[in-house]
Amino acid sequence: MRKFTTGTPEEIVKDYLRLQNEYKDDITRTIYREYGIYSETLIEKIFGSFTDLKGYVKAEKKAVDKCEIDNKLECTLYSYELRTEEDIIDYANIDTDIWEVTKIVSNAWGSSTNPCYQIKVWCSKRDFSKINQSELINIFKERSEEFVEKVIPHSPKYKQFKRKAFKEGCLLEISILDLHLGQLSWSKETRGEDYNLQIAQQRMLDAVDYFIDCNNLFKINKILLPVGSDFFNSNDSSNSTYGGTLQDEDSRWQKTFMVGVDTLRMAIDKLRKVADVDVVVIYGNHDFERAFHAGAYLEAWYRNDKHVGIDNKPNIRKYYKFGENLIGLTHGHDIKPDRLFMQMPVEAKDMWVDTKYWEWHIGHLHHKNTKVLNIDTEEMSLRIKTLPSLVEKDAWHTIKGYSSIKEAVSFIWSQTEGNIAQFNFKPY
Ligand SMILES: [Mn+2]
Repeated sequence: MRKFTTGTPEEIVKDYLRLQNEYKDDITRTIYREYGIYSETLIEKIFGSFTDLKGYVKAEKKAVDKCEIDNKLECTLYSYELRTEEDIIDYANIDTDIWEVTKIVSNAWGSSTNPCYQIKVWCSKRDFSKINQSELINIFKERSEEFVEKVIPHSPKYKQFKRKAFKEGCLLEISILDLHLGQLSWSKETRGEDYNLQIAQQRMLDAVDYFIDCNNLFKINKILLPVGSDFFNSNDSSNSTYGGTLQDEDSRWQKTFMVGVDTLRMAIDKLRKVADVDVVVIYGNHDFERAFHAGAYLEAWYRNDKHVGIDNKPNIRKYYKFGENLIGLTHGHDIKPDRLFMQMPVEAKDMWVDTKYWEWHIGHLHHKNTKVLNIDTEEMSLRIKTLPSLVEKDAWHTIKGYSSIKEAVSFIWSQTEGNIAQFNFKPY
């Protein structure tokens, strides 16, 4: 067969690949002499040798030869542009936590304008039994930094404001407690109003809008938003409270959780435009664990936002100081109110001595309970306020004959004069 004596490198490589495709095998010099269409003289003129042509073909495809035997790994990379140790580790996907490169050989062939590279590395498996403590700590540090770098960009970016604090600006505390989002009430059964996932969400967001409007009269420096405190009706997939009491639940647990955290996010997004928001997570008897999970979600969501702070610390009672005010927050299901009085000066004694207005704000009872406490029980200048709820009564409350006025409240705190105003929101 007459061979072509002229041709470009691309045409010769194409012919070589045609044969490789046809024979599904390594094309030897003998096979090429028999079936190839270009002369050997031309190949040697362009590529240097037949072996170099083979390397050129591999480089065209960025071929990797990888061979692992026992604790050794040999890897060769052919390409037009990849030529360093980092290149081969990256392209051949060598896990350097497992393999340690012990030897490298690289070479080039072809013309100076059209070079090809071959790089080969020999690796040994790392022996972790010989690793010392400081090396282990370094690996751990590197890994955690990599992890944090990967995670941080996933928190949303919020527009940051330039805010100047008002002189003598106030705190707005928004107490939408015991929302019981996820509870289902059937009006035909309860003789009350219907209540479900969507209604709960709407009531919370309407209340937030209402309180924002009310507070145009005041200069607000900060917003306190307690979250949890039976914000969710049930704790988990059993559709029951943390203590195991079965609930009338609207929809599946995954859905109620996601609608819940979306509602909180929407509320916080409205409030952060008014002033910086401090969210304090309170664990209720219905949502004891779920409130914590929601808090962790919000912490991640607002990681990059300096205007929203989340306190998801695992304490059952939390304290918030603003000017000369100290507000105690807890759900109230697990402690008798008379024991609550002394907790504040004991648990928060540093803040106690710096303040002169002290209040506990608790939920759980959904109404102003006069048997246990009055709405404004006061003892030694310390007040306990049991706050109302927006939730409708469910079947159990109907059977037991319980009922309450649907309400959410907000408080305005002056830095030096205590609670100076309160607003009540009613859903209808
Ligand atoms: Mn409760």
